Amino acid sequence: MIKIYHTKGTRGLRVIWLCEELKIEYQIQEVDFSKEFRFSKEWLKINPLGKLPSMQDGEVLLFESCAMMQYILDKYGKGKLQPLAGTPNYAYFLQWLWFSEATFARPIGEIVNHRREFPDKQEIPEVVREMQSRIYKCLDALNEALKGKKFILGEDFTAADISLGYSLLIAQNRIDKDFPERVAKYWSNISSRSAFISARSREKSNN
Ligand SMILES: N[C@@H](CCC(=O)N[C@@H](CS)C(=O)NCC(=O)O)C(=O)O
Repeated sequence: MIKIYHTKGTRGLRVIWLCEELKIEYQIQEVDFSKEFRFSKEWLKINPLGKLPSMQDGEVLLFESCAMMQYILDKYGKGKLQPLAGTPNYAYFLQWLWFSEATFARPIGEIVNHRREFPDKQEIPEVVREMQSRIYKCLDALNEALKGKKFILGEDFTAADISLGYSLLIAQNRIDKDFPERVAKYWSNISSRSAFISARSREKSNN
């Protein structure tokens, strides 16, 4: 069975949400998020970067959340939640899947890390503002792309919506503006899916 090394609110939620959508069995292994544990010899064997998440499936051990998603889609997805490889829609699917982590989650992660490393109001406001401005650019691009669409690829919900959804979840408390109109509607739509609600409750109950 797939084992997802996770702690509440971290990127393993993408993988949990995907398993819930696909109705695949999985197990959550709760991990201590303290720096001491993350940089222990024990954890570095599972995640050489001292980060979360990691995922184990038989002999496969991965440490990038979107790679975990793609692996699960290809191995267990039976063609669900992704367009047919090689089609134009698949190219857009890859773009939004990669964008969600490589471009959109990056400035969000910088704010999270900055606030963790500089707690007690010692944060540098210019750093936070610069990262927020990068988040706003991503939100504008997403808002534009959502014109006339229910999901990022159109009428069909895909794993790219899951990955974007996670980035929206962690963006919302790190910016000083509301989401642009179409993004707000999109977020409210995808975050009311039963698989997302189950994923949130599974990660909270840690089982
Ligand atoms: N690109 C990686 C990012 C992993 C990542 O940054 N994880 C966060 C938690 S969601 C973490 O462990 N942060 C601690 C740190 O970077 O020090 C992924 O998508 O899995």
